[in-house]
Amino acid sequence: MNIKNRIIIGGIIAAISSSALATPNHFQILKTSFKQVSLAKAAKLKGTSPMVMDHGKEFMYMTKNIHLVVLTGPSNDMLSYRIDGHRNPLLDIPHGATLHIVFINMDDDMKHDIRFVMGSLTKASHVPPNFGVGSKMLDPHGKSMANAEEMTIKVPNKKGAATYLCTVKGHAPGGMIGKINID
Ligand SMILES: [Cu+2]
Repeated sequence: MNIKNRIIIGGIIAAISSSALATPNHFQILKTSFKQVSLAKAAKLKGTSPMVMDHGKEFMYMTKNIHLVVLTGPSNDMLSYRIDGHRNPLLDIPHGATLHIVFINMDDDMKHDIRFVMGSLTKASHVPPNFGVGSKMLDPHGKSMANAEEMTIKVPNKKGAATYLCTVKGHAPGGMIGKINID
């Protein structure tokens, strides 16, 4: 094989491997922006209607573009998430789907984030701050406005278990954690 053909073949291999990298086996953040949402409005926001099972403990999404509204709290159960009003539901999501997430910190005195990781973590798992992929740690709310982050996240193109959780120390063990099935 002459040098010119080797270069062409090398180029083709590089192109294939970079297209494989475009659909990695982990969550990928595509876009993010910060905004403020009024506390009154935040409670009324809704995402894509899932198929709701087991009294809201499990949400199944059939589409590949999924809108989630994730709130922290409420105040009597602050170390938890509410997704469309349900506490830490199991999310069944198609592989390769795109998540459009509005995450709002409804807490009046603590920072929180929501991060996505492959694998089945438990409450006892120790993760460092900002582990995985997802939001920044959002500050607590002001007088009438809450801090929100709007994210577009690519779901891995691979079936398996994943986890969403808050990486502020002690928060996932306290209840800010939920499971995802990538189908
Ligand atoms: Cu938290």
